[in-house]
Amino acid sequence: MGSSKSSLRHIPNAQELIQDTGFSAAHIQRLYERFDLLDRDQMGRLRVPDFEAISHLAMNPIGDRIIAAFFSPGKDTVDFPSFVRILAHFQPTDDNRTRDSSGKEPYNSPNRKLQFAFQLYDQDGDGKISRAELLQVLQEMLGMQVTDELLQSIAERAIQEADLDQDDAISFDEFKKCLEKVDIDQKMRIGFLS
Ligand SMILES: [Ca+2]
Ligand SMILES: [Ca+2]
Repeated sequence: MGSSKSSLRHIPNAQELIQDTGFSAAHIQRLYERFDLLDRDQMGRLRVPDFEAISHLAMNPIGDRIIAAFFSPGKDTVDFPSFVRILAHFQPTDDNRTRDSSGKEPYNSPNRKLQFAFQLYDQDGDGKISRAELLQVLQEMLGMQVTDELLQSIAERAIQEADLDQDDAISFDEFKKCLEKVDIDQKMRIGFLS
C-alpha cells in the first residue's frame, strides 16, 4: 500500500486532518481508500445507505445511532474530513497528546469519547439522558432477549445509581462519574480502524 506523502495530495484536507486527529499519514491514506470504496456514486460524500455497507456497523445493535452521529444536524451527506473527525473518537487514547494543533482536547481523549457516547443516548440533545431515552437504547441493545418488565427495571436501576441530583435524568457529569471505572478505550473500538 502506498503511504508516501505524495499519495496524500489528492485527499481533501489531508495535512490538516493529520494535525487535528492524530491519525498518521498511512492511516489517513487507508481511511481514504475505505471512504472511496463506500462512496458508490463517487461524489465525494457518503449517505446513510453507504454506511450500512460497513458490516461492523450493520451488525451493531445501536449501529443506526452511530451512523447518525456522522451527520451534522440537517445534513444528509458526510464528506471525507467529517468522516475522519468522527472516526478519530475511536482511536485509543494517546496519553502523550493532550491537546490538538489548535489547543483543543483531542478527539480521542477520554472526555471527548464520553461526550460522543453520551450523545448517542441523548437523542434530543438537551444535555440529559431521560428515562425514556435510556429505555430506548436498552430496547435496541437487548430488546429481543428480555421482557419489557426487565428492561424497565434495568433502566430504573441505572437511573437510580447514576442520578446524583435526583432530577430523574442522567446529566453528562453523572454519566461521566458512572463510567469512571469503565475502560472507555476498550468499549469504544471500531473494527474499521484496525
Ligand atoms: Ca435528552
Ligand atoms: Ca440527574
